[in-house]
Amino acid sequence: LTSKALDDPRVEAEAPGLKLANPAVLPAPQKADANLGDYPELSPQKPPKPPPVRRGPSSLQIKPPRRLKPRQDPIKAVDEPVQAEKEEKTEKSVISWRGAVIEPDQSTEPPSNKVKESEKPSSVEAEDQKEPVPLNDRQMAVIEAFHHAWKGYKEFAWGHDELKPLSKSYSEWFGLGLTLIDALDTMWILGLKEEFEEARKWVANELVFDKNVDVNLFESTIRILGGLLSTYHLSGDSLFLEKAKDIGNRLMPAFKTPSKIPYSDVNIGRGTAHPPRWTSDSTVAEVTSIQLEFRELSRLTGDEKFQKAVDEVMKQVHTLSGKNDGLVPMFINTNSGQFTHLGVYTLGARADSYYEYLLKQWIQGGKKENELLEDYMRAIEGVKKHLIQRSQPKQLTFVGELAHGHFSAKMDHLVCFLPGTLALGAHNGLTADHMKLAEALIETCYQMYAQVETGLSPEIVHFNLHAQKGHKDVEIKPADRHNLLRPETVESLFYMYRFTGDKKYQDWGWEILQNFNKYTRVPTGGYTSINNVQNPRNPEPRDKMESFFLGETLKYMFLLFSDDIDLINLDKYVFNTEAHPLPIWVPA
Ligand code: DMJ
Repeated sequence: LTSKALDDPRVEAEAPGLKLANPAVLPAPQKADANLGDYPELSPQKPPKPPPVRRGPSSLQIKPPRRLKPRQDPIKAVDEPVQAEKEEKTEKSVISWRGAVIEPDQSTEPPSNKVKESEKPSSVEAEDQKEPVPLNDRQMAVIEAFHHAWKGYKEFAWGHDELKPLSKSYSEWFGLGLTLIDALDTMWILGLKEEFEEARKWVANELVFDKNVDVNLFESTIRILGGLLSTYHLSGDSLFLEKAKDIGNRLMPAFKTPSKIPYSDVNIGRGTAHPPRWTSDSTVAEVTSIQLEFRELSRLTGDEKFQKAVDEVMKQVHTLSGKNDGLVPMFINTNSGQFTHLGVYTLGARADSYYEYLLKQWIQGGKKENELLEDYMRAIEGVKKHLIQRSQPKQLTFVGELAHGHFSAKMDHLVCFLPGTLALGAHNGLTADHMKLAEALIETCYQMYAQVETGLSPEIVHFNLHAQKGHKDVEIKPADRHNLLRPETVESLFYMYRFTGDKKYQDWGWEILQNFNKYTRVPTGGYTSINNVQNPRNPEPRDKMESFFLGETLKYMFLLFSDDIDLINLDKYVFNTEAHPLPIWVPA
């Protein structure tokens, strides 16, 4: 959706005058590739392995942790997990929506009421027999980056929400060890056994949700609930499911509103919820991007209340007026249940993951919830009709915004989730046009990095619609030139590589990783957001490592550089919007 950076007054406080840190703490800018010397083990990538093959799953299997064994649980995590959704006998058929032909499903059968044996975490045992795929140099570089980030977090911010790598301290948002929880499944996927075990101990002994603290429903769902659920699935360790149930229950008061559209904030200790102080509105993306997690929690626990609450939101949003060819406004009122601030449409902050979760819920649920698919397909048509334009001089396809009929050539970096989502839809049988659009958009997202002095994208760009001598496609306003170590472009590169096997996507990701290392790496440990992507001599470090750098950015990098399509197989898993993989519900 949006980083809290957009709404959080602390951002201002932490970036007074954008003169934050002593630039000397960041490594001096070096020539491209020069920092390879920092990593003795790095060399250009080895000869390419055969491109990934598109294949459907035999059945849903939980990917075996590479180099990590699932914990042997003495206690059974939950009684027979139950899928909250009613069993339905649906025939495999070709669905067509406005010309979109959906191939008969090769990858997912209708879900049954029960989670099958093969879906339970213990099924990792079987796959553990498989030969581990050796890591390549680029993956090793990601592991090195993770170690460096973790070093800073461990030394200066252990158990706290976010590392402040320059001041060698931490910041709290919810006071729940956000970075540690967000990073759990990344450590599992990267095979970092020691770090994972240490973090697990913290979760077991220190993580307490019975705290008088206000948390944001969306952020804590995608980062904490999502992180715990995916770690449970990967590790098979019931500790994480117990914690997920605890936080899930504590978030439920948010849904007690006149309209059943949830409030933005919940006090997880007191069990009270409220909207932000200045309004009774919630953000549309926030209330429509918690579904994957709550639905999965219902399936695992057998308690329908989680899924019912979030399905109700989708049901209402589906029928609301105020949409523009499937595009939604950015706010919804918790009293009336109606959209507010009508007439403004964006794929960026406050709306982004609404679109992402339409598709992903459809995939999660076995591609049978047709309303979700309809809303998704209609929205992408709306994007094409109202928001897509081409820039000058390079004719880059971009997604702008619409405000009361006026087009703005503004695009948030957040929008760069879209190529990946479009590609995922196409992989799941939606129209090939979506893949074409994905290919064009990922090129644009890459250019948002490549056309900038540091090779890092700013938070927001404006595209030039008219050719002007000496002007690039991408213009950056002073207020928008920060980079928060966000994942969206790398995320989309990962999907594009998985589905096409085109090595250029890996190469683009590799460039980005090197630029993160050049301009955001803090020698004493950790990475930092920066205030000025246009000044390679002084990118103005912000002194903040967002939890999604470990939860998402480095995870997607690692997966992007992998040629193993079974390393989080996209026919078996769907990533939540914080990069936490959740299982696609199994065949009946
Ligand atoms: C993350 O919390 C999620 O990816 C969210 O969907 C958008 N904002 C950040 C990353 O940019």
